[in-house]
Amino acid sequence: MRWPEQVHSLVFRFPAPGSTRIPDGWKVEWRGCAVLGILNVTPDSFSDGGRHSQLGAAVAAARAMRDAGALMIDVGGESTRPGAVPVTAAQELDRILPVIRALAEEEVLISVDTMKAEVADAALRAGAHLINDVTALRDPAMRQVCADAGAPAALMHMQGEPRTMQRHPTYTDVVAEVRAFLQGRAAEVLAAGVPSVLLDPGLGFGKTLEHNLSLLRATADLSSLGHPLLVGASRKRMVDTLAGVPDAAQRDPGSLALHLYAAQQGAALVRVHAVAEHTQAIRVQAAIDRVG
Ligand code: HH2
Repeated sequence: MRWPEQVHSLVFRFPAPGSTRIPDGWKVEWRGCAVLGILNVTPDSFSDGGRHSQLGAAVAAARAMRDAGALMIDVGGESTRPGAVPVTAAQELDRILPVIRALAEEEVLISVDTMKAEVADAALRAGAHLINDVTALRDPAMRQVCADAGAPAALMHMQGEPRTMQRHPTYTDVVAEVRAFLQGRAAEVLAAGVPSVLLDPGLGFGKTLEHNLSLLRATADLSSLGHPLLVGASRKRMVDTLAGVPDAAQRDPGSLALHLYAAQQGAALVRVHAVAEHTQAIRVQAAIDRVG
């Protein structure tokens, strides 16, 4: 079977939007590459305006992404960009909980991009369905929160920590090291009772351009680990390095090129800002593949 025809699934221990009942929980299934829409509720992404208009804008943006075909919306209250300043759990919750509550009644999966167990716990109680943790649930409290809630988790590879990770990324064999890390993390997290996982090579997280490209070229290999592969290149610096686009908001065409490659090589999900553009392009690409 061609990679883009592959059926992917996530298992939940509670009914999630679009899920069907299976013996040990509820399963969400999709064919080919789906889209995870990025919803950043950080002051720099939704600048100025009072809290209400900020919430209204965030919810409207999420609905637009769902209507444009996103399988999942990734709500984040803390930036993990290189050099980003950490925020407290209270600040993060203050930003994301109103958005999660407002979206909980909508027919869309909600993932929460957080590194903190306290934030994950409150987000899942407020109606989120999945935790996206760039530290791959290395905190045992994070594993416990996901296991207790019966929520899947996205496990991402990162070398170092966000503040300093881009200083001197070094690997002997980046693909082998990331592959082994993801395999090990998946085994530990599933053994702790988390029902299912997404794996993510973590483009830009402690990686040079060469590392990112090697990992992208290894999409088929990383997709064969037995868990859906998530790839996130959206508006990242690698697009600037490759195509000379200093303004992050202008990087969607380059991001789309990277994500289409990943989709064709077996990625199950791409994490993107421009949802409508990606769903359109992936549908067209899948149709060409089906004809061939
Ligand atoms: N990239 C960012 C954040 N979270 N999560 C996963 N699983 N994979 C990624 O590649 C990933 C991620 C990027 O950092 P951030 O500062 O949050 O920017 P944005 O959310 O606008 O991409």
